[in-house]
Amino acid sequence: MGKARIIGEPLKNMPWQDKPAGYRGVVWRHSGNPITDWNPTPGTNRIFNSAVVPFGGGFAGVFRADHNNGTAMLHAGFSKDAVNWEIDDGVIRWKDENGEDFMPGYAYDPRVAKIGDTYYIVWCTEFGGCPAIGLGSTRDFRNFVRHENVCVPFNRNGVLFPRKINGKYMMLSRPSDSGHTPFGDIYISESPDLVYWGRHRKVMSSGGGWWQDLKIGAGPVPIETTEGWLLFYHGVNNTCNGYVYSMGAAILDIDRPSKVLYRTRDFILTPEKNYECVGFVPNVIFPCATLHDADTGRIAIYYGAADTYVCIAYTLVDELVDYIKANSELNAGDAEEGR
Ligand code: BMA
Repeated sequence: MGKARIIGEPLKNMPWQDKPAGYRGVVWRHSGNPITDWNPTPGTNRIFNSAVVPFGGGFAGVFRADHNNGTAMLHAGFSKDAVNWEIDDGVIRWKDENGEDFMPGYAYDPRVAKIGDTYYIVWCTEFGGCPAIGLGSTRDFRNFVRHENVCVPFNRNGVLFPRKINGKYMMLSRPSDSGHTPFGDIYISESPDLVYWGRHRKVMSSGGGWWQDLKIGAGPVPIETTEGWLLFYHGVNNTCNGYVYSMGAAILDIDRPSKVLYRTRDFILTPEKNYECVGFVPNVIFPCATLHDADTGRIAIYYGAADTYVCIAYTLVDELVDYIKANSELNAGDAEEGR
């Protein structure tokens, strides 16, 4: 087995299942998937594409919930074991930095990064009727502060790194259009203060195998490892029956995360199970968060399935990094930090 290690905290109480005997993949599914069902709360029809973190001896999360009126909003949730969740029926009520109420018209696909003692939430937010990247923070998952939007429309899949790099906050994003975006590459921007963003670079391009031919987008907050930043991402294939979302993984340079060192030629998880292939939007695997234990290298990946359910998959950092290195294929321009 390889030598890659997670740089971070231990997390003994995270969910875990060993790889099933005879299973050939490098990422395997939780046997209790999906962990949420249709109509999970009275006012919501589906909860998926959500972010969870260790919190107060248990776990907390920011959940994407599509309401009974069809609109996506963000809800807080809590769990003792990160498998069974109590998710609020009411939406997160933001206050802006002046203490005034703030509520975007829609909000979806949250990621949560802990930096110091603050949890930063990055999501796709409604901005003048268009999708852009929203930023907020909380310390207790009860009081939420909305900060200035990170960018002008159109952009989605904003993902903040869990620490400053060379003194700067770093964020991945995926410029988009106003609709279902038939293109998309991953870019990175840096900021001294989470307000002003610049020094934009292109990180990774779509293309290569058909599974990631149409567009790609960053998934969970990158995991710091001894081999670089481990990034799970989604790749999209345009079929005659619509978009298919699969999961891949990449390793970015630890000091210059605009530089891709390795990325998987093949998907590491693709819709196969009924709960991934049948739902509100069929054939979607959309990773948004991980829990991980630096002592054992265990990683639990939280992904949305079919825009309907929250699911978990597992991997081990040393096995996965070995796999990524042995099965890597960069796209033209990937390693060149495109300006
Ligand atoms: C993307 C986002 C995701 C969604 C996916 C599949 O554009 O809207 O929230 O999971 O489409 O519908």
